[in-house]
Amino acid sequence: MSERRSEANVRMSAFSAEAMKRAAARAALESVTHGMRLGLGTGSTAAHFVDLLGARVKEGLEVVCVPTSERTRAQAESLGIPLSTLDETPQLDLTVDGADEFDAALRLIKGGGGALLREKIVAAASTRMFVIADATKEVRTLGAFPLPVEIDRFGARSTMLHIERVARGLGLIGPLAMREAEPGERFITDGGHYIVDCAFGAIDDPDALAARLSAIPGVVDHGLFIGLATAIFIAGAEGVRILG
Ligand code: ABF
Repeated sequence: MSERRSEANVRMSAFSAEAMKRAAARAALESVTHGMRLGLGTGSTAAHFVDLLGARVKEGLEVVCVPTSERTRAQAESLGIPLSTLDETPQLDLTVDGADEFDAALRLIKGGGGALLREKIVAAASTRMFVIADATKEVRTLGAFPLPVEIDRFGARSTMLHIERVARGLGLIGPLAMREAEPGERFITDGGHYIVDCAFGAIDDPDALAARLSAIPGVVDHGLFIGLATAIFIAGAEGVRILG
């Protein structure tokens, strides 16, 4: 294949990926009705949803939204979407967010974008959580995507060792990497914590791992979202399919 041709293919597949994310976002938006209290997710797929929602708000749709990150807050503000906080609006009707991976039981890995803690708090405050994703995120077994674990800065090395020990106890062995914003500079979440990316490989028992990780002092939260998603809008070449 000539270089020009392969560049064109890369551009085309990037376009298709964005088109699929937007299609999933558009399908989820159909469930949004007047007066809803919404949670707004983070990431490139969620950004499509926020963009499309902004257009509906300009047309007169009235909603109030809680963003899951400073990034999403800035995007929503720029589109004139009315914003609130969980302190003012502690119960939400629907959260729409992306994911890094999901399985047939609607279990998710999230946190690749670094916003997992607020994403989980907002999802847990919502009656329903819709996940929007392209079909490449669907897996039989979670874990090809390294699991993000958000940890307190205090005692970070000890907490990492503790995570390793707990994972080994479940037969999960793989390198843990402190996430960096750029080489030599640790990534800091909106909540002021670190993120450790755990490349465990296939996670056969996500429920057990989730419970064990949550019990480790210093672990603020982890990217396993279990029992939170109520539907997943999966965009593929043939259109959007809904799981759940
Ligand atoms: C958020 O954005 C995260 O939980 C997840 O890590 C990521 C998915 O990003 P994208 O939509 O860009 O693939 O939903």
